[in-house]
Amino acid sequence: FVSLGSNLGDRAGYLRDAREALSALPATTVVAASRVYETAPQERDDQDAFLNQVVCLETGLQPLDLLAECQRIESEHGRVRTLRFGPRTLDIDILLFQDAESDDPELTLPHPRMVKRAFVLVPLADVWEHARGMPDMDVAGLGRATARDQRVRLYEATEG
Ligand code: PH2
Ligand code: MG
Ligand code: MG
Repeated sequence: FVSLGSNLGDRAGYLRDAREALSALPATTVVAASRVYETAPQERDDQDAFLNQVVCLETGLQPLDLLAECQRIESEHGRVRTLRFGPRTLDIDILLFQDAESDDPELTLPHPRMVKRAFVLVPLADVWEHARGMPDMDVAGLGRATARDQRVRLYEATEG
């Protein structure tokens, strides 16, 4: 499962481009895409609202190769790394890679902050039925709990 986020420029367009670029990767299929949510910025609140989405991929790529591809797609969409947690045209984060566990600082799995983030958990719950070989997690319950104090709303211009 990977999460997509954007809070600069044509946010919905960046998410669409990301889905297309991911589905064009070698040996990779986009199995499902959540609805798109508009979410209040977390970690730093001096920035605009995000659009967030989660997609489920089936891939023959290894985790670090998938990470490299995600970073390439981000840079091809105007991503500049300035402030940590700051505004970005496109962020693509690997949340879970089956049951892989890693404390590699380059790619920590599962994503270390995912269980505290409504902007990840609420869209993840939309596509969790596609989980295969993932850790046992109450994604919907965690999503409801975190969404009590983090604003997450369905974005009207949803396109799957
Ligand atoms: N990403 C961040 C920091 N804060 N807030 C929201 N709502 N959505 C994000 O995708 C997001 C964030 C760093 O990756
Ligand atoms: Mg991120
Ligand atoms: Mg990221």
